[in-house]
Amino acid sequence: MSEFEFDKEEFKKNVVNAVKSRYRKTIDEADKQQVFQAVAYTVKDYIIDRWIATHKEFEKQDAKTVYYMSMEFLMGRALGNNMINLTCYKGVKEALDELGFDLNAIEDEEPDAALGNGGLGRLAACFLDSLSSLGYPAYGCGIRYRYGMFAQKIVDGYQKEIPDDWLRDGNPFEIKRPEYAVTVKFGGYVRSYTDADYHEHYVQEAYQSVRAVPYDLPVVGYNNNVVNTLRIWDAEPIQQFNLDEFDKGDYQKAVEQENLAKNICEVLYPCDDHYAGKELRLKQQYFFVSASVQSAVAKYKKNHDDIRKLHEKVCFQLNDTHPTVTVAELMRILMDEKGLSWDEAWGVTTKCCAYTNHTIMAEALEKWPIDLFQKLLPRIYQIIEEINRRFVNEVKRMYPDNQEKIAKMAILYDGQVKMANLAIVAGYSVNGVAALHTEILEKQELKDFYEMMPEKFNNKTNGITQRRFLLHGNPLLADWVTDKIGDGWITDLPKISGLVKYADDEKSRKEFMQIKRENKVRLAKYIKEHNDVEVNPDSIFDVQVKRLHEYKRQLLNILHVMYLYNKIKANPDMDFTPRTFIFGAKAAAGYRRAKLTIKLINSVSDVINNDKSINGKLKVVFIENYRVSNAEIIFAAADVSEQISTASKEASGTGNMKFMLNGAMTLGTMDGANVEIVKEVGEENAVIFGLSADEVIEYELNGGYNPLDIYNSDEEIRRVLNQLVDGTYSPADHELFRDLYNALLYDGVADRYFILKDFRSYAEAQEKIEAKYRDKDGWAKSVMLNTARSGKFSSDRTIEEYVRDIWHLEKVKVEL
Ligand code: 26W
Repeated sequence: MSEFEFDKEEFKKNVVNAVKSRYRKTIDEADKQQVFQAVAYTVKDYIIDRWIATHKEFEKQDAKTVYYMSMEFLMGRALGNNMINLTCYKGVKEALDELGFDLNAIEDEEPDAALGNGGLGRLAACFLDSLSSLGYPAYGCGIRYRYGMFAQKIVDGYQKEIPDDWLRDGNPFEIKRPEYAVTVKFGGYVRSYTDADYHEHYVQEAYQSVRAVPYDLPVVGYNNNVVNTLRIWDAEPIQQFNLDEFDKGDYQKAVEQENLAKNICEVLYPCDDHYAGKELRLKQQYFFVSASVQSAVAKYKKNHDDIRKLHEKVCFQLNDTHPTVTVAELMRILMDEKGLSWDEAWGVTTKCCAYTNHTIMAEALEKWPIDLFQKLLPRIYQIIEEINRRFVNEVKRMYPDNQEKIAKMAILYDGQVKMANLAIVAGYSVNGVAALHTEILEKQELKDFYEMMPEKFNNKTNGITQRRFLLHGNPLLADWVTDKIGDGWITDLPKISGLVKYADDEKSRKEFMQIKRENKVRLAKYIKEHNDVEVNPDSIFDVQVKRLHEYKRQLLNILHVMYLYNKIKANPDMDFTPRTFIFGAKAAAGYRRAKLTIKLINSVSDVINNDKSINGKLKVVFIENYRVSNAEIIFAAADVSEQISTASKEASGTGNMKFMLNGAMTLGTMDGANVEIVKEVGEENAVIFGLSADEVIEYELNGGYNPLDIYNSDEEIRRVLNQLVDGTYSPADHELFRDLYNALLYDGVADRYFILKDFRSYAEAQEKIEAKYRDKDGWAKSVMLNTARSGKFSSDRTIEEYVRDIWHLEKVKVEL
């Protein structure tokens, strides 16, 4: 592999020139944002040649391409990652030093590209990094939201959502490609006619349309000259509207079309795991799907005659059900535009589309009301009707007189379009994202489908990119690892197991823990700056960062903090290792209980942090605006990784892997990928607690359990619960947290997420953590082994499995 030869002097010259020509300033007059822009444009120049060369190579090899269809790409910042993957990070750092700038401060000028909510969006971003780094041809296809995930402000302990104006200063890495714009049609009706050759034709009439304009972002592979593309679509009004219609007084329609275009890409829906049935969201889905499929087909047609062989060169991976209209849109294009018969089109479509499921939470399932769907996408609906008709016939053949099967598996049922069912029926592959998750899909959630078409089902345990979450996010540890075992781990994470032997070496353990401490100091500084709270870097950093959701049980964590606080207050001299509990989480804007949990965490934090009598033994910090860029700092500094979802609810988790890689110990339930993490690292190097997935499912089938039994019999738990409603944490309004109290004790299904049921087991697990931490050598060994045994959890491994089992791509070599 040809190392990129970075010429520092030339780089400095280019940056100085870029500042001059962009801002009419000398470098010493430029502000940090201007230097950021200049550096980014200079780095982009290195990328461009590789980008062009990559696409030349793809064409030359006529390579099969995967289109990763996703409503979300949570990319975070690009500059640092691009420099890392070009292998010029350190060179640029030196160059900027010499120009009098600190690269970290310059990187901080870049807004995160937050075009995603959480796990699913970040997974898409890690996958793109791996696809490029492994040299596979790929497009990410998504939406260029004008406003991404909201920025979170904490005001008086409450979450406030601030619009994320991420494009305000322009995006130096994007390229607008108006020459590839396409039209997307909504509404109207379908006119059908039969031609002289008795062929049926379907034409959409009286529709509204928008112009979909692609913006391309480079996805730089690690040290291999490969640059793939993240293509995100913007909507523009169709300029030349039909004068005839205008004359007919159709001014109204013209204005409506303009508004449609303005609204579609305006904002990312900030809902994680909750389906709301909003028409605009369906518009977003069809908008980017139609544009992407059109452009994929057009690209194929440029170099191939026979559209019947599309599946040999093209594969669409559906990132959850959100882009599932892909299957109907492809059918439409193949039949209505390319003239294929139903059977031919179905043959191609069912060899092109594959579906990934990311959740079993019932409230996340997308089911569109038929009337809404039909009105917005009349032709697409017709096609889905026909897919459904044929599929239901098949079910009837296989299971005669079995209405229940149809109720569960039909695509159209109860006045709804069930997107998961459509994706499973039309896709050739259905995968879950961790072993346990896939097992639950097969045995419970999608049991009927699994019985009917077992060959489609497979598992692809998620992964993360070590290039962002170790090499960039934790430079001290990255350098140390490379020092010990060489840099092979950067492209082959299992090599990191070379560290195993150092876990028995005292000097190495010291070094490892010294790095952890420096990372804790770095985070402590961040916390001081942002929260104005002093935290002790020698305390245990116990971290839970992820979206706020009841099933993730941040409430269990904070109730336990309240419990610990009671203990310390009752016994101020007790032997206690100081702890810092760190939270970071955004709540969906309309999710009241989640927002109240944030308020509770902040209220508890206020009380505890200001209580001088406990001598700083306990601190609670809520980090505002948790996002990819500050996540990198947080993972690096964690001692304990809180992965405490109700077993069976977390499909995989990926934060758990980022913590492990950075040398933190998992404190978790046997849920999602935790199961596989424990298997890799060994039970003695993690702390597991709580109900198993089977036990949870069993309780659920029986309508839950009675938390009042626990409340009545366990005095300490009762005390903590009472403190929710006695003003301990809300002196001005004792009722403030009543809803949380009720959810745990009196809701229809009380304590739906088994918080009290798991509480004792969790408290014991926390005691184990403390005991382990006290044994300094033992702890150091354990957390080193966490890093050393994280090899499985690289997204490179995940992508290789997708390629092997689903996509069947070939690697491309790019020479400059
Ligand atoms: C329709 C609203 C909606 C929005 C987002 C429904 C569902 C979602 C996503 C499926 C939520 C999500 O991000 N799921 C997470 O996906 C990760 C990547 O596979 C997993 O690691 C997480 O466990 C899962 O919660």
